[in-house]
Amino acid sequence: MKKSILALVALFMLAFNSKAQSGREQTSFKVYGNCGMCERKIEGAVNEQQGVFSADWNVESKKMTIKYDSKQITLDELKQLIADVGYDSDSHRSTDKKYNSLHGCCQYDRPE
Ligand SMILES: [Cu+2]
Repeated sequence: MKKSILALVALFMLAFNSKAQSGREQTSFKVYGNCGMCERKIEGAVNEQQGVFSADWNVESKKMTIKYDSKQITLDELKQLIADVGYDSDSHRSTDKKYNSLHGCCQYDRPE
């Protein structure tokens, strides 16, 4: 009897543990941009999304850091959302149309 209770407790702990190790991840990648207006657009593109805990883009280093739940949103989707508002990243390119509609001061030098 005592043994089965112990087994039950172990099972519960295992369940809790797997819940704690959900899809919570942190990623960093380069996003091209120029200024504070870019920062608001880049961060705003992902900030309100389901599964995103925080997003921070650094205007100096052009580095985007996102804390997110990979079970709710993928890295590919995050980069695509940023491209959709006009910003190229290290792997996802925005459309010329989106880029051209950015404010003049925000038209960063595009990567090759
Ligand atoms: Cu800008």
